[in-house]
Parts: sequence; C-alpha cells; structure tokens
Amino acid sequence: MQAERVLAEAPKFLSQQQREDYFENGYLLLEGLFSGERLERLQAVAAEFVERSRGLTVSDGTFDLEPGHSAVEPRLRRLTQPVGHHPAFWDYASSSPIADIAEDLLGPDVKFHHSKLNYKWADGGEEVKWHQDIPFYPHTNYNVLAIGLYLADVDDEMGPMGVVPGSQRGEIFNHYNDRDQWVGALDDKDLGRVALEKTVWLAGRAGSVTVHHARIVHGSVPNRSARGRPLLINAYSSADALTITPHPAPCRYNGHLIRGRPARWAEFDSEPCLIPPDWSGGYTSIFALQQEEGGANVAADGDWGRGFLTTSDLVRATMSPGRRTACSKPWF
Ligand SMILES: O=C(O)CCC(=O)C(=O)O
Repeated sequence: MQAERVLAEAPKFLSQQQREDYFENGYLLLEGLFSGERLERLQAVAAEFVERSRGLTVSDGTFDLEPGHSAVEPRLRRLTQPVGHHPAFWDYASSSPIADIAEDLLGPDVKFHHSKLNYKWADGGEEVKWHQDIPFYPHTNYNVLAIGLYLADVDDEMGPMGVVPGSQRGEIFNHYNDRDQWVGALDDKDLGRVALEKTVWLAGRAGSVTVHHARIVHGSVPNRSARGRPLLINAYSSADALTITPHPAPCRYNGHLIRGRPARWAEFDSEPCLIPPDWSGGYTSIFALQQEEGGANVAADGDWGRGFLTTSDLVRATMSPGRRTACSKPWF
C-alpha cells in the first residue's frame, strides 16, 4: 500500500504528523511509551532468559551468545524469535499499542514477520554495522518496518539505535563483500554515499519505542557503558507485501495476520531488491555474520563455497536437533 493510501486511513495511535514524519524520515522515536505492568513483565521475562542462558556454552537456536559468555558472567547478544518462547512477547507484539502503530504506518492489513531481543551487553556489547533490513528479508514491496522497545534506560554511551534520516528513500545497497560473501553490512565505499553526518541516535528511557523503515540505513556502536541495552524488536509488513525468499527462522507466528484481512492481491514495487543467500538450511545472526565468526556464513544445504566454514560448523548447521522446527533458528 502506498504512503498516500496509508495516510488516508484514520490513525489508531499516532498523530498524522508522526505518520508523515515517518514517511519523510524513515523512523520515529516515541519516548517513554510503555511503563508499569506491561514493561515490567517484559523486563522480568527478558531477565529470565538471561538466567536460562547461564547453562549454555555455545549459541543455539534460541540464544546467540557473545564470545566470553559464561555461567558466572553471561553475555547474551540475542534471544531469537522471543515471540515463540514466551507468551508475554507475543502478547506485546500482537495486542499492544505496537500493533496500532504498525497499522498506522503500514495500512489496515498487517502481518507479523519476526522478532528478536538484542541485549547489547554491558562493557563492550557488540556493534551492529550499518545495514538495511530489507535485503535480509526481501518482500514484493517495501511496506516493511521494525518496531523496537528499550527494556532499560538507554543513553548515548550504550550504543542506541542510529538511523540515517531519509535514507529509506535512497538506494538499496550491496550487503555482500568483494568475495561475494554475505556480510550483512555496507562497505566503506558505499557508506561514502550515505549521509552519515545526519545520523540520529535514538536514545531513550526504558519503555521508549523506535520505529524504522526496512530500507533505512541504520546500526549501532558497541555498548561502552557498564549497563546492558536490551532492545526488543518486532518486524511487520503490510499484508500485500509477500516474502520472496524462504523465512530462515521458522516460527509459528511468522506471517501471522495481526490486523485486518489477508491480501487477495500482492502488491509489487518495481525497484529491485538485493537477494540474500538461501538461509533455509541454517543461519546464525547479524552479529556473527558482521563479525565474520566461523560458521556464520552458512547458507543453504550444499552451498559450502562461501568460506568461513569448518567441518564442525557444517555438522552443526546441518545436523542440529530441532533444525527447521518452530522458532529454532537464530537469525539476522
Ligand atoms: O540492536 C541494534 O542496535 C540494531 C539491531 C538491528 O539493526 C538488527 O538487528 O537488524
């Protein structure tokens, strides 16, 4: 659905000005939107998963661990598809004002795409290099966005989400390196064409919400503070935007209609979109890929030519129990 048609619908939650700002700049920051019981519930559940991660020594389909993670000092990068692991996450993603915001920006028919909880741990929690989301999950049109919720107070020292205003209206960049390996980030040459000097860092207190368009160039620096920066992200599309590559993180909620009616007609945007590797056989996470960790660039079954792989990576990627089961794969 085109922006004009979305804007013609009566808003549920946002002001018309906020919706226009989103279409102009590609992002919103809604300070302190959540507080009280709902926020506390999500904070408590996020902390529960930290406790559960203490028993792990390697990343699995649910937990993406930073190097250095231990039982005594857990260091989580990400909880993958939290909606599949606790009802509080799905309740928030599907039935909170977040769903109204998605509707206000995507139109009346809204599909859930995926979720992730990026912990960005204290004292060096990893950067997310500049990238666009849409090449990770191309759709037939660009009515796709992600909504983040800070579960803790986040200041500039903690690596808040950074966005380049208006870049969602510019080009879609290559996310492969010069050896044709997917690295999930822009290279320095391409970054020269991005107005990084205009970057807005979306810091905010716990309960603040970020929204970013799937084409906007965004990223975040390492967390240099002594406090964690948990950011819960849910991605959505308009119902008429169909995914054109297999979903690498199978989950019972992927593609679930959270508002309106299923599409009868697919809408196509004529502008081409970069295609990611085939991850239907396995994937790690944007962190592992961007840091070029061993095994991170595992692609489809049989696609062993992309480098980074050791034998054990291949075994893990192809033989791990729960492969292709609900919500089992760490992802971008
Ligand atoms: O956690 C962040 O700072 C950014 C996350 C992000 O861009 C992503 O996971 O795609």
